[in-house]
Formats: sequence, C-alpha cells, structure tokens
Amino acid sequence: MSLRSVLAVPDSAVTDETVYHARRRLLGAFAGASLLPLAGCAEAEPPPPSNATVMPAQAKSGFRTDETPTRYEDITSYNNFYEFGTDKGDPSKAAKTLKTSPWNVAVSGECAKPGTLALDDLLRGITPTERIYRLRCVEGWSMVIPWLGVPLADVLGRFEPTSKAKYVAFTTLADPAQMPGLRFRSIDWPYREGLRIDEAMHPLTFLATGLYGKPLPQQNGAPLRLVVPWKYGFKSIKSIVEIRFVERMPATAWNQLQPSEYGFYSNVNPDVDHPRWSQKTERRIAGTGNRLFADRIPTLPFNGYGEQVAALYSGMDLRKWY
Ligand SMILES: Nc1nc2c(c(=O)[nH]1)N[C@H]1C(S)=C(S)[C@@H](COP(=O)(O)O)O[C@H]1N2
Ligand SMILES: [Mo]
Repeated sequence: MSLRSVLAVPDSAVTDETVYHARRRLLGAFAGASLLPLAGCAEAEPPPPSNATVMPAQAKSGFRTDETPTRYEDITSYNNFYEFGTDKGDPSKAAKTLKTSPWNVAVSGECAKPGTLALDDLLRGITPTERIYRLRCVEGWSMVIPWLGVPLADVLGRFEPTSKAKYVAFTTLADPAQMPGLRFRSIDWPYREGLRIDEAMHPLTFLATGLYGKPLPQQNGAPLRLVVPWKYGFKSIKSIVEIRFVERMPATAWNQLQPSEYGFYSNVNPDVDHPRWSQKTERRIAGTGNRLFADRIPTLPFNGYGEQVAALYSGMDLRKWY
C-alpha cells in the first residue's frame, strides 16, 4: 500500500454544528472554528484483498463489513482525542510528537498474573489480524475503518483474570508535557473507560495497533487503542497505559462528566436519543470528491452488530442501561 500524505482538515465547517458546539460547550472548551475547504483528496484506498474462503464466516462474525472503507486521510485527520485539543483537526497536528515507544502497559487487579509489560511483550505470540468495523460516534457521524490488531480476549487471557473480575477498566496516558489538551480541565484526566468482562471477552472486541495495514497514527490512539464496534466511539479509548480487572463497575470519564448523556454501556441505540439530539441517523464519512459527509443513513441497533452481541444484554432494559 502506498504511503499517502495525511491531510489535516479542520472539520468545524462541515460537522453538524449544533452537536459539535453542544458537546464542546459542555466541556467549557474554547470554540475557535476555522473555515478551511477540504483539500483535493486522492481516491480511496481499495479495501485489502479478502480471502474468499473465510468471507462467509467473517460476515457472520461481523469481523469485516463490505461497506466502503472511509479514506485513510479522513480517518487520520478527523479525530476525537481531547488530550490534543477539541477540534477534529487538532489531534492530527498536535499528536505527531506523542512518543509511542517505549510503551508499557500496567495490568493489575483481579487476576493471577498481574504485571507491567512492554507493548511487544503484551502482544507477543498473538497473530495480528484485520477487522473492518463501523465506528459510530455519539455525535452522529460514522466511519468504516480497516483496523489491524488483536482480539482483546487474547491479551486479557494472559493475565488469568479471577472470578472476581467482573469489569475491565482502561486508562489513557495523561502526560501534560506531551498532551496540550490536558491543561483544559474539561474531562477529569486521565481519560478512563470500562467494559463488563463478557463485553471485554467478546470476539468483536479488539485492540488496534494499526489501520490500513500501517502502524496506528498517534491521532488514532497509538500505539494501542480499544475498539468496541457496537458501542459509541468514546468507549474506544486511545493510547492505553493501564488495564485493571475490577469487581465493581469502574468510573469512566464521559460518564462522570455528564451521566445523563453518556452511560456506562453506551451501546449504539437509535431508540435512545441523546438528551440534546436524536441518535436515529448518522452521517457516514465517506468522502467523495471534496465532500466529507455522505447523506444521512439510519443508525442500526448495536451499530449493526446485534446478531453478534444482543445476547450479552438479554433481559436488560436498554433504555435504563443506556
Ligand atoms: N483517550 C481518548 N480516547 C478517545 C477519545 C479521547 O478524546 N481521548 N475520544 C473518543 C471518541 S469520542 C471517539 S468518536 C473515538 C474517535 O476515534 P478516531 O479518532 O480514531 O476515529 O475515540 C475515542 N477515544
Ligand atoms: Mo465520539
């Protein structure tokens, strides 16, 4: 695959203005919208060749959608990574200097073999694989992203979680020297997320180390980020330095900030509106020509992964447990 230049495209001209500003206002962030036209974009990279014999199984597993992947330059220039600023174009500029090697991940809590491992050791022996997932942001836009990485379950299994490990908590690096966004006391840093253990062990739940067959760019959460395709994007925590097995539901950053708007579960659900906007539809970032967004499409329950994950929530009232 050829290397392409990564365009830094501030989005504020094209993002759904109400949603964009509402979420930033909640953070008390400074709105400084710049209006730049989209630069001329190259054609989308073709999706990587698929192995015909595994396709039916993969379709059923949800491991790869056949929808057109979002362009590399859009995936890497339209980002949410508030540690580097709240404009969509901030992370691709400010995160370039994030030092991703050496990188250690501390694993602790309810497990037989806790420890702090260098990233290579954490992933050693686990075959990297590709997943082409939809990503649906709570703000109402979505992408299709060809990730490279490993199933989270394969990594967690090494630490031998005990029967008391009911949840898994994740923490992002919080280094003010490298992350200019930390000086804004918006989120209560460090960024934290969590999953129930069965969600964490689900075959769709993924740790990404790359995209489009290349190492993960910093703005996308290098060197290691979570990807939970049936949940709103904010659950997919970036640049992970800590994983804890815990007995009780862990506190998470967005939920702490505004619990009525951002639930712990945050499964994509068109029937549960965000208090300030509808979640029934989304705008796919499927750039064609110089248009970043395609027309609105319906949002699917569990982001279209219901067949794979709905059983995790049987008997739960998903309006209560949003
Ligand atoms: N540490 C950290 N992780 C984060 C975020 C963040 O601000 N900080 N933003 C989240 C949100 S809201 C979304 S939609 C996705 C965006 O991922 P992408 O920029 O790779 O598309 O990352 C999630 N993970
Ligand atoms: Mo998001």
